[in-house]
Amino acid sequence: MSDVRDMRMQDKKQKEKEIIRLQESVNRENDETAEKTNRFLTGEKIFCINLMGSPGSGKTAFIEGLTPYIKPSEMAVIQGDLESDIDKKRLQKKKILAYQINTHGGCHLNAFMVADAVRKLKLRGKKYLVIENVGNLVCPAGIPLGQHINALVSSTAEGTDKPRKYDIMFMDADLIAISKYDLRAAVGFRERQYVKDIRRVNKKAQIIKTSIKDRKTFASAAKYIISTRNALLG
Ligand SMILES: Nc1nc2c(ncn2[C@@H]2O[C@H](COP(=O)(O)OP(=O)(O)OP(=O)(O)O)[C@@H](O)[C@H]2O)c(=O)[nH]1
Ligand SMILES: [Mg+2]
Repeated sequence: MSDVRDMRMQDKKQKEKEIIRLQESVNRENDETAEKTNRFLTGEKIFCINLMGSPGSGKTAFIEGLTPYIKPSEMAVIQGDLESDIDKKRLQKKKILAYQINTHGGCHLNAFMVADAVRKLKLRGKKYLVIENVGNLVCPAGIPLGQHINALVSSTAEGTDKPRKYDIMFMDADLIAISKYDLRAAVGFRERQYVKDIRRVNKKAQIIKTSIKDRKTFASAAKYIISTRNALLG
C-alpha cells in the first residue's frame, strides 16, 4: 500500500517539475520575443509604453487625454481587452491607429500577442506605441512586452490603500497617473498617504494627477512621455 502511495507521490512531483520547466520555457520565450520587439521599435524610433491599471481606472481616457499634446497621427495603440472592441472604436474616433487584441479570459497581454500586432500594424513613421494592457492590478506586472517604459493609471476612486495592497504594480512603474483626481474629495482619497506608500516601493516614478474634467492635467504626462522618448531615441 505504501509502495503505491510512494509511486503516486513521485508521479505527482515529476508532473510538477514538468509544469515548472514548461512555464520557465514559456517565460524565456516571452522575454526573448519582447526583446526582439523592443529592438525593432527602437530601430524605428517608436517609443513604446505598457499602460496598465485596474479595469475602469481611466487607461483609455489617459490615451485620449494625451491627444492635444501628442498628434494622433504620431500614435498607435494596441488595445488589450478580454472581449469587445469598444476602446478601439473610442480611439479611432480620435483618429488614432488602433489594433484590438481580445484575450478571451486571459488577464494580461503577452509578448507573442504584441509581436503579432506590431507585425500587422503599419507603424512606420509613428513616434509612440501605447499598449493598453488588460485591466488588472496584478497579472500584467513583470511580463515584458517590448515596452520602453511602464505607465500605471490608478484612480482615486480605487482607494488610498492600493499602493500597499498591490505594491508589485507600483514598483516597476516609470510613470504613475493618479486618475479621477476630480473625485478625490467625494471618495475620501488621502493623497499624502498614497504618495508616501508609492515612495516606499518606488523612489523614481514620475507621479502626476489627471482628470478628464480638466484636460490640461494631461499636459505633464505628455511632456514626460515626449522628453523620455527624445532622450532615449533622439
Ligand atoms: N470623473 C472622472 N471620471 C473618469 C476619469 N477618467 C475616466 N473616467 C471615467 O471612468 C470610466 C472608465 O474610464 P476608461 O478610460 O474607459 O477606463 P479604462 O481603464 O480604459 O477601462 P477598461 O479598458 O475597461 O479597463 C469612464 O466612464 C470614464 O468616463 C476622470 O478623470 N474623472
Ligand atoms: Mg480602456
